[in-house]
Amino acid sequence: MTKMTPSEALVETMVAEEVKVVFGIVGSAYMDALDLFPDAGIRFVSVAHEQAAAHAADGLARVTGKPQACIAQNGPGAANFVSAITAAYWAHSPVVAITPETGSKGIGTGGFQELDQMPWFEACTKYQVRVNRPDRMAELARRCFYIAKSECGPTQLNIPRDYFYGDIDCDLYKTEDVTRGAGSEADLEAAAKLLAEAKYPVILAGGGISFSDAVNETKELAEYLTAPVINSYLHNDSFPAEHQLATGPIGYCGSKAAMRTVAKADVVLALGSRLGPFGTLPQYDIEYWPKDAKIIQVDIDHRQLGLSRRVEVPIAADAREFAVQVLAKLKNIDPSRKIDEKRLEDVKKEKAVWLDELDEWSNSPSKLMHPRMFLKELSEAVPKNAIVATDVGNTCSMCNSYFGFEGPRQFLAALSWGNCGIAYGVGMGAKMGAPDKPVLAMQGDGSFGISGLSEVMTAVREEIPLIAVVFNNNQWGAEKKNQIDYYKDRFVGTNLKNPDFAQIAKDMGALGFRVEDPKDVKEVVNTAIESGKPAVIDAIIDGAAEVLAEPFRRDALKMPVRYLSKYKHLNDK
Ligand SMILES: Cc1ncc(C[n+]2csc(CCOP(=O)(O)OP(=O)(O)O)c2C)c(N)n1
Ligand SMILES: [Mg+2]
Repeated sequence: MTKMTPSEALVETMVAEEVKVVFGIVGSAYMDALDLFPDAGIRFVSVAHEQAAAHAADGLARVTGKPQACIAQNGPGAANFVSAITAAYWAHSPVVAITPETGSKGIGTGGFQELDQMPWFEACTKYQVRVNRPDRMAELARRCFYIAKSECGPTQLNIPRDYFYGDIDCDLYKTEDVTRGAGSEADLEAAAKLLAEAKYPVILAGGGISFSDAVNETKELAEYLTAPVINSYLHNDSFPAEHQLATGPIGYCGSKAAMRTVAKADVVLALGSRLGPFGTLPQYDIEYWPKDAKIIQVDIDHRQLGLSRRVEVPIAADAREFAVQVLAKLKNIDPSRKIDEKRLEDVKKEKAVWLDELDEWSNSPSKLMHPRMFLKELSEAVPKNAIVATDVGNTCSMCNSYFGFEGPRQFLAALSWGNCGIAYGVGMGAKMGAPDKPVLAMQGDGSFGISGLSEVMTAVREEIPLIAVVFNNNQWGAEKKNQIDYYKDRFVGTNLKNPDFAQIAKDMGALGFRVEDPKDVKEVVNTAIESGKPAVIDAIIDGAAEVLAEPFRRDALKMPVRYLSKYKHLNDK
């Protein structure tokens, strides 16, 4: 045991966890710990709004695979974390939200910046704890890091502000890494049997493949089985897009090749996937989910098994270890299994048909730059090793069918929280975790206004050469599409008048580019990457009804019905 202060215990616990960067906005509540950061070798990145701090910690965690932290002043600062921590929750991202709170003597008395801040994070964390004695600081901080990484999600370390001070004795050490194993012998046998007997096995490659670095093992398994691979919704980096068995992602604005392929499956191996319900909804009027197929679901979290779909073989396991072991079993069953040339041909054909269709869409003429034409150029301009963070919106969603990746941890999407304004913050964290790779944050003009534009200041101040691509159609396009399809073009709150984003970026000290012609896209992207500076590419694209993708929530919208005389004229005829 060593004598130290609780501030020292907290900071040294982060050092032990190899935390190199903490994102936040300064606050008196934790100033005693903050003062130690420089000597601890921890860089404090000061953001414009705490939402971006939590998104950046999420981005850094997703790229490094290690738990990361953000910190905020009690009350309003901590409250600004909530949406972003929820995004990390659904991204299975290990983020420790450090939330100092009012002093222990004042809890519950309605003092300054005081409200019980534990309930705010109750639903969006895997674990939360209030430090109840200063001498438990290191122990409880360690617990937060341990659970964040072992349960793949955010945790909250809540600290009464007076507990940063005092003399304590404690031990400091790094948390253990737990291994999960491949699943039980019986599980592996059952999975191998189903896969060996399958007529048309398909692998659904989930986010768990990235988290457990299982891409190579999944490739070997797919090749042995000649099993086509579909990426789960918004996990476009879970299997190499160029692989001959890769068919692209399912879900909203995904790949028709993937959808048509999985529709043929009699056995689906959902590897490292919770099978989120939104990700398997019908798209492009294709009811693709194979209702009669037998499903083997492998997820590290036993609670996800069979949650949204009935599964034949539920397996709580690490995706990589499972893939290795099930392949060994399969090879035992049939050591000389041959490549199924017919299935390979089938995949090739489906891909060709889909890519032709996508190309046709991308070449549609329109007065302004067509979003799909822009995305085609952009996807060709982005280097193969780049990391791409995407937001929520109509154009952003179309990215799903244009961006394929070589390896894991390259595509950082908004995933199930679906909050507009996520990409820039996540992109900042990603760039800090992968300084040698180009990192692009892609978002619509509306979303850029939520948490993007103001964070360009952060990128400039902190010298984070993130490249923002703004899909600027002067509207909240995804929501406008609902008003077009369901509300007879009655546009309430969906049109936007934007400033000149490129000029504002320049005024902030970043590079700013305005792109209106698809021919200029590649050069601008290259210039931005080569500059090594924060940059904003303001892409002026068409937002007309005919260029917008399908409504996001076709599944949940209804035609309006009005009974009151005041509103009757709004009824659909
Ligand atoms: C924080 C948040 N607020 C509101 C929404 C609802 N919403 C979903 S998509 C969307 C429009 C996004 O507009 P923009 O970023 O300009 O992209 P576009 O759809 O025009 O391509 C909105 C407002 C949301 N998902 N998240
Ligand atoms: Mg827009």
